[in-house]
Formats: sequence, structure tokens, C-alpha cells
Amino acid sequence: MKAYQKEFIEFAIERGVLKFGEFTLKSGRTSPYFFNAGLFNKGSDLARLGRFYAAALVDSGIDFDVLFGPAYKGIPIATATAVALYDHHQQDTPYCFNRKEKKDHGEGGNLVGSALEGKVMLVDDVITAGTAIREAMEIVETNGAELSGVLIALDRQEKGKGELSAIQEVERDFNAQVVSIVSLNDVINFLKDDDTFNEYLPKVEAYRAEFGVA
Ligand code: OMP
Repeated sequence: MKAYQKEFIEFAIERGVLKFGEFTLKSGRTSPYFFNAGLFNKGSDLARLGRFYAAALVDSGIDFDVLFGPAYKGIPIATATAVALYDHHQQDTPYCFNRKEKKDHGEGGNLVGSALEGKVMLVDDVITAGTAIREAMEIVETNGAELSGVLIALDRQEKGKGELSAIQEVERDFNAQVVSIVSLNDVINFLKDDDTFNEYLPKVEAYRAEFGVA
């Protein structure tokens, strides 16, 4: 695990974003941990969050033209990432997002911001089974744009529909790379070394044994 990844996990715990306990996921699975990105809810959080996303993106070396943040949670993340790319990496990157409601007056359409064209970097919070991300891919495809990659905060490394992880399925089906700031393996390595949160390790490891990818 790199220093910035450990720092990110500490930041998420400190802000109550990463929690340990018992949670029901969208997929119906009961998980011993949950990542609620909506709790990055202050200006300082967003500024820091944007820096982590931008660092992971620059680290990945993936070439892209536009950041796309799907509604709703992808919107502040794409925005914060665009600001951080400009402030800290001298990259002035176009970005856009969709609205969920159709608008038929004013500027019309359901995309806001830059045009969704060329090579798209899709930005979101978490991938578990891949449902949310597949919906967002459809928007990219409908617009005739090409998906370059997906950038998320946490890869839960869970099985999708079959034996592959949801992310491996997305990479296979859309021929795009998925980049995450941290993964479940990083969370587990963090728990192994942390005296305060070490007690949660057995349950998280048991969860990985049941739903994780080989
Ligand atoms: P999938 O659509 O199954 O990939 O789940 C991703 C979505 O689940 C996220 O966009 C969240 O709405 C939610 N989620 C979290 O936010 N954090 C988690 O730790 C787990 C989930 C989840 O329900 O799987």
C-alpha cells in the first residue's frame, strides 16, 4: 500500500465515510464495512478528496479528454477532481455530468457542462456489483463517446455476476481500465496494522472469503 492510500483510509475513517459494523448493500449482501462518500461533506473534505482522485488518475497514466460524473454522487467528485487536476497537476480538463430528470426548456438535454465526446473518464464513488457503473456507461455509449477508464475511490473487489469481480467484468465488457484510490485488500492491510480497528479484521476477512474475487 502506498502512503497516500493509507492516508486516504485514515481520512475516510476520520470523516465517518468508512465504517465497520453491519450494512445491507444494494446487491442485498450483508457487509461488515461500508463506504459512504456522501459524508465527505465540507469544503476541506472535497478539496482533499479531489487531490486523492487526481493523484490516482495521474498515477494511472490513462489518456482521456473529458471527466464525466454520473448523477448524483459522481457530480461533486468529478468537479473536485477537475479542480485538483488544475490546481495541483496543471491540467485544465473539461468535465460534465448528467441530470436524472429530463429538461425540455432552457438549454435542454440532460447533460450539463462540457460535451460528452472523445475519450471519457467516468468518475464515481464505489463499485460493488457494477450496476450503477453500467447505467453510467450507457450514457457514454448513447452519446457516441468512447470510455477510456473508470476512476473510483473504493474497489470492493467483489464477485459480479460470475466468478470475475464486477470491475474485471467492466474491464472485459467495455475494454476500459478501472482505477481506484484504494481496494478491499488495502483496507484489510490497514486493519492488520491498526490497533484501534484491528478487531474488525476477522469479519472483513470472512466477507472477502465469501464474496471476494480469488
Ligand atoms: P453497485 O451498483 O452494486 O456496483 O454498487 C455501487 C453503489 O452501491 C454505490 O454507488 C453506492 O450507492 C452503494 N454502496 C456504497 O456507497 N458504498 C459501499 O460500501 C457499498 C455500496 C453498495 O451498496 O454496494
